[in-house]
Amino acid sequence: MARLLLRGFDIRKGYLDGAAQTQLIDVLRPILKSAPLFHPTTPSGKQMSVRMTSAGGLGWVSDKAGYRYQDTHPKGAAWPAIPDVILQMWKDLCSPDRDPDCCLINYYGEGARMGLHQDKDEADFSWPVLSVSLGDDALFRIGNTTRSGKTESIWLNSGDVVIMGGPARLAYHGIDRIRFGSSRLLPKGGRINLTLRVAT
Ligand code: MD3
Ligand code: FE
Repeated sequence: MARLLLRGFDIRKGYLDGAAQTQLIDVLRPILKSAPLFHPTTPSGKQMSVRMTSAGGLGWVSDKAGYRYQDTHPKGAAWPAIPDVILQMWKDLCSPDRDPDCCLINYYGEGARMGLHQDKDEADFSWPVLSVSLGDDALFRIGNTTRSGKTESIWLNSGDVVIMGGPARLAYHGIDRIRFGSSRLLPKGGRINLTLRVAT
């Protein structure tokens, strides 16, 4: 397993083998059934191209009222629990001391992208964020703690894991594009990214 340190981003290429990736898709299936993916809208009213849902005590939502964590899906039900295999990855890679509040599940279909942004809706930036890539390849862009300056890009492949801690935690980042159909992990194609976060 290759480990890359890029601007404080700790990138583990191929952390999950094929069987582990399939196992994650299997544990996500019932979660997506009880908490269906939805298209968030930004506070300005634009629909995001990425579809999202969450597991855990809190999920991330966005609508005309703003960006926030809340304890229910937009349709009203409590979020499903974060599966143990996913919590175990957090314990191994981030911290055995506290579980994450939120496992945000992003789904990228053909043409979906995520613009350069900071993650600032969490209460304590001293906790890292753990990202797991599943399915199609994605071009991940890493910037600085301000919107300006040079950026660097790296392809994330299925099974790659990224840990954002320390100064990297507040770096601008985004997904420019995916290579739709590059992986056969998801029967209908696309990419799933899981991010584990301590929100409160
Ligand atoms: C750097 N997701 O959900 S994961 C997001 O692939 C998000 O879906 C992207 O950006 C995706 O907010 C990128 C990598 C990532 C996630 C969270 C971060 C990088 C981060 C938080 C702080 C700094
Ligand atoms: Fe982000």
